[in-house]
Amino acid sequence: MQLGWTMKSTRAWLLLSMIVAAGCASAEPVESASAELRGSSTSTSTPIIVPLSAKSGSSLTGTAVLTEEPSGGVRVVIDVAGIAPGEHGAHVHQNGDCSSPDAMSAGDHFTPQRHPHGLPPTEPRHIGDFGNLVVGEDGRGRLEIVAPHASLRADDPCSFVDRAIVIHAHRDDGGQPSGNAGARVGCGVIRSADYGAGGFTRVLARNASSVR
Ligand SMILES: [Cu+2]
Ligand SMILES: [Zn+2]
Repeated sequence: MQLGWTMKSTRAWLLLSMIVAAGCASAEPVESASAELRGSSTSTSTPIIVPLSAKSGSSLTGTAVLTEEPSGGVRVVIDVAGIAPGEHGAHVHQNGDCSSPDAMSAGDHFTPQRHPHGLPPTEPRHIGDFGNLVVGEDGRGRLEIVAPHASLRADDPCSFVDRAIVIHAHRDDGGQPSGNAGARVGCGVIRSADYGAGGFTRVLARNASSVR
């Protein structure tokens, strides 16, 4: 028992020191080298499709599509409809939990590096601070951005997998601690690509590559 605890805490310490030392990678050589070591370099480009659900009494509909960039980072494309014209803050929040009606279950902004909140392209900022989605008179809006320090790998402390995307009622003004963007009108959990429809695509890709 004593030994077990010691080993566990040693492992936790090692993990912690690795995080502190490495931060959230964005440098290409480190990214591709570690992906190669894990033999997972073929699976990183599978898009994750995140359905967004209406929250706080809104009529929002929409999706987010997340794809790992070949040179590191995650490309995020968010499409929404059914919300008020104007700017709407969009972020990754730390809990992959959109179960509460006001989406407060998603918790605070995801910040494995413990940076302050910010508007892109300001650095440093929270790893999933996407700035504002601009919605037109027709209630539709699109935001496309690359989060340079994030990944979609399940074993990476800077991964967006098992976190949540939240769309807000108001504009993110860049203020602390989270941009004063008001109520949470949309929320979607970022599931691994092995989950649901994305998982099916990934299995097909895997099968195709194992034939040769
Ligand atoms: Cu937010
Ligand atoms: Zn933030």
